[in-house]
Amino acid sequence: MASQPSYRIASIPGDGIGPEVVHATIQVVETLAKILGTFQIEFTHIPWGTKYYKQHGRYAAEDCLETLRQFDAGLFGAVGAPDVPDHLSLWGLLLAIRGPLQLFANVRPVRTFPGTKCPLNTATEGIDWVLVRENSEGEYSGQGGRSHVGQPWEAATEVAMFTRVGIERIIRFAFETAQSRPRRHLTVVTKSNSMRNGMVLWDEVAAAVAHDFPDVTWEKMLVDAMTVRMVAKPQSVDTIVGTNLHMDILSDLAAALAGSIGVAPSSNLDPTRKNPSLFEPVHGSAFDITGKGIANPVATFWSAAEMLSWLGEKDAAVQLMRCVERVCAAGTLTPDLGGSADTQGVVDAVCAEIVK
Ligand code: GGG
Repeated sequence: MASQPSYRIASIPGDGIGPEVVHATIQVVETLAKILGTFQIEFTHIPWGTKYYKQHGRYAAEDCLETLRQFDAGLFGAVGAPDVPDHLSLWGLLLAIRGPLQLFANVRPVRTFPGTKCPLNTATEGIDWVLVRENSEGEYSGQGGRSHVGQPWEAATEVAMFTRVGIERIIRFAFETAQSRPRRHLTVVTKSNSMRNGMVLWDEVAAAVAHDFPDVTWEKMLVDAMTVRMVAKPQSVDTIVGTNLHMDILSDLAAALAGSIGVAPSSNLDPTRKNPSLFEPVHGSAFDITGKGIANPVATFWSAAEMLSWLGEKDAAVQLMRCVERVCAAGTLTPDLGGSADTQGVVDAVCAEIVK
C-alpha cells in the first residue's frame, strides 16, 4: 500500500482574532484529515506577532525565512494591534515574509457565498471573480524615506518600484489563471494615464504576454474606472490582475460587494514552488471583537481549502468547501453575517458535515 502524503504546516495565528480563526481552522482540517484518511497533516505553532514583538523587539524571528522553508505551507491569521503603528506590524511580519520569500502571486477568489447578502442590489448577486495581486514589489517595495523631520518642509517619498521580470511573471500567472476558468477573460488594471513610468511598463508587458494566450480575451482598464465597473457591471468581470496597492484596495471592495470580508480568502503563492506558500484570510485582526468568540472562521476555512488544493489535496479541498457552504446555507452564521452562531458553533457544524 502506498504511504499517505504528509504535510507540515507552519501555523502563525498572529494578532487579534487571528488565533481564534486559525485555531478553528486547525480543528476542521484535522477532522477532515482524520475522516478522509487519505493524507496526514501536522500544524506547528509559531508565535510571531505583537506579543512576540513586545518580548523580543521584532515581529518575527531573525531566521524566520529559514524557519518557514522547513514547512510545506503556512497558515496565517492576522497582524495588527491597537497600540502599535500599523506600518510597524505589517512590515514586521507579513511584508517581511511575502517579498523575501518571493510569494509574488496573491490570489483572492471572490464569489457570492451562501449566507451572505450582496449589499447593493441584485446586480451584484452571482459574483464569481479571481483577483490576482502582485505581491512582492510596486507600491509596497519599501523604497523611499523622510527628510527634514518635524520641519515645515518635511518631505516623504514612497517609491513604487516595478521590474519587468516582476510584472511579466504576475501577468503570465494571471493569464494562466484566466485560461483555467470557463470565461477565459482577463482585465489588467493600471493607472497608466497619470503614472507614466511603471504603469506604462505594465501596459507594455501585458500586451506582449497576451500574444502567448490567444485563447484568453483581455483588456486594460484604469483602476478608478474599474471600481465603477465592479459595482455597476459585475457580470462583465472575471479575472483581474493589478499592482500590490491597487489590488489590495480592489479586493476589499470585491469582498464587500460579494457580501462580506468575513468570508474572503487569500493565497500568497510562490508559483515556482521553491518556497512554501502562505494562506490567510483577507481580513485583519478585528480588535473590536477579539476574545468574544464570535469571529467568522469562514475566510480562514476557505484559505485552508486553497492550501489543501495547492498541496495537491484537491478532493479534500472540494469536500471542505462543500461542508462550509452547506453550513452557511443552513444559517449557521456568525454575527457579522447576521447570525447568532459563535466561532466554535461554526466549527462543530462544519466538522459534523464531513463524511468519508
Ligand atoms: N489576515 C491578513 C491581515 O492581517 N491583514 C492585515 C493587512 O492590513 N494586510 C494588508 C495586506 O494584505 O497587504
